[in-house]
Amino acid sequence: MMPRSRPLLARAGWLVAGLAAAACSSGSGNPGAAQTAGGGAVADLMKARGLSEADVTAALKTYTPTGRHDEYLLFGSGGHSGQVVVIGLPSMRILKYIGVFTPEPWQGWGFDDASKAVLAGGNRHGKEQTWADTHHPALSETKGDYDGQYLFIGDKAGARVAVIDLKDFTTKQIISSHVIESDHGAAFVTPNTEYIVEGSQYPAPLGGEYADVSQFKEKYRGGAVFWKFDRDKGRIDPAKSFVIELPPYVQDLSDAGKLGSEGFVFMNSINTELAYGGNMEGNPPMESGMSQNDMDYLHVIDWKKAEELVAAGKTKEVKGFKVLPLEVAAAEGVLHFVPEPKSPHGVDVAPNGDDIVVGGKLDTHATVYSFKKIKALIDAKKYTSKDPYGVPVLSFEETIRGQAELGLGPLHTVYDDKGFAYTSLFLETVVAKWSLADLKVVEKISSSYNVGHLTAAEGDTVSPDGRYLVAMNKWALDRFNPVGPLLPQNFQLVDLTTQPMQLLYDLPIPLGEPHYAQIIKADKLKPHDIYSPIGYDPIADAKSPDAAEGGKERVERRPDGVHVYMTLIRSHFTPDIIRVKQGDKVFMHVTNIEQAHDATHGFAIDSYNINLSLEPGEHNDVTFVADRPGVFPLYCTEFCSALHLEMAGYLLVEP
Ligand code: CUK
Ligand code: CUA
Repeated sequence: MMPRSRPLLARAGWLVAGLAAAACSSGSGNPGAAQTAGGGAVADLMKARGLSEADVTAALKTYTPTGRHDEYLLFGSGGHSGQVVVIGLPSMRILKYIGVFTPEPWQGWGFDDASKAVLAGGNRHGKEQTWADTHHPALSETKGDYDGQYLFIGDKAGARVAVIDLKDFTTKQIISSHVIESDHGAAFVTPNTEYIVEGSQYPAPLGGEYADVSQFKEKYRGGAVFWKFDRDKGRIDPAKSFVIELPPYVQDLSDAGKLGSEGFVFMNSINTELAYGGNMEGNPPMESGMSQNDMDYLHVIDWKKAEELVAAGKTKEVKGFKVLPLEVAAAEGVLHFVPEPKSPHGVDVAPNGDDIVVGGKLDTHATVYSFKKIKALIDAKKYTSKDPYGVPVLSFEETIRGQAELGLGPLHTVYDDKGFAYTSLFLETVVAKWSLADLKVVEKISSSYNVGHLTAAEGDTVSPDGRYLVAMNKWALDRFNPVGPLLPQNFQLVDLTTQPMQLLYDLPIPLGEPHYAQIIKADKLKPHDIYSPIGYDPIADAKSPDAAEGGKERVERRPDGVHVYMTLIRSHFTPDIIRVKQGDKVFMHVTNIEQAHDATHGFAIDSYNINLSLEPGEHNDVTFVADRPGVFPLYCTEFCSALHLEMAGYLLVEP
């Protein structure tokens, strides 16, 4: 699929000379000697490892010496793992997995009382969810540009959204509306992070009610959840959030308008056919039933108008949530449809705020709509028809600026700083670079293989950086060592500064299908080195009232149970022996009183499934019932010092 250029030792001369010149200019001695010695060594290395000139250039563009930091950070969805992966660019070094919807043992995520409560916020109608299908991470924005403060991510399977604070790369909130059953267009933010948008995917009766699927048209609905973000508190405020009820088309991806289109959200859809399966009941199978019509509907949502109607009390209540009924949204101009060909995927607003690009998926084009044209028709109330639910439909011809003929299976589009768009072509398994000005393809680069999303450096903001693109490939096939039938996904780093574009690096992602990622300039992030003041509870975002203090450690027996106030510092727990009686409820209040960078301690108790990670200054509470008598070693799980193995103690549960 992607033939490696063969080693071209004869052509390696320029490179060797270049390396030698670099060595001279950095003042490393005799130029003649550098050229001979260094040049010979590089050519030998290339020969020995079978590297081409392109390989070595790629290495030089990505290799990041020890101690040097990356220029960009990529926040990628962790797919089925329910987590977020953080990767440095251009080195493609994995820096962190952030525990989000699922426990992450190393971070102690999901083991202490507070993070357990965050995870429980994602229970669905009371049912615990032990996985997530994370799709779209969204960095918080100010004026349409990443501000480096927060990250949001949606879970398709559980119709949930999570809030991650980038001060400590920690998940602070997981929330579900219980109005919709699954989501897909999530999370996307409005240009000042007023709202986090979560669009439903598979229609169902709202609020988890029952209705037979034969009542699909009448009883099944979609919804666009507008989660109000309280930036001061760093949390979603469900009381100020609302849902716009949508017809039971299968809503797909979303993007928020910006600049001239600010105030609108665009959401594409498939299934104007209203197919719902039943291939053993005389109906066509889902996939053919859903792809009969030539056109589906791009949903154009005026969220500022919706906000006014919600404030004016035009809502109904579903599961305690404010829902703007479909009739109201259709009648009051909140919702308009624009035809889009044909079972599309991906809607991406260009940096100029006016071009809205929809990937054709089953059509070889990307369609470019002009928001100005859409708005003019909306203002003039010029409709071609209404859909069966009374939603006004605008003219396809009068809203498009044109169509770019890209190739097979166009999905997602990102942008650079020079007026180019980059669209993934899933079936053709390439990335197409094309010009927004004339909608013509400039070049294509192969992906290995089956590219889904793309992400480019700040490539979905009002001011993309160009520079790098990462193709997020579904299949890896032969790219890495075989590891059994389940293969990793493949992130491919592409240099956008050269023509042709150059593939620089393949990074296997072995924790789930990532779908989407965003890339932010690293210097926009200012995370804490340590938690301060000592006793900081990361979920409450304040010093815990139960923080333990050096010299004031204690074990208190109270009516509700045994409270243990414990400190951790290299290399001991205080107290290091805890005596309780069988059946006691034990409240551990554990504080790492270190303030030294990277001085993390763990706290584990054998057999009680207790596993905390306490970063410098961090406080955790963990509550359990000592129902099994015995002797339980407790110990630190981080090699924190030369006396780490000695950082241990006992929980004695007396029968
Ligand atoms: S979707 Cu996965 S490739 Cu969820 Cu954004 Cu298109
Ligand atoms: Cu503390 Cu090891």
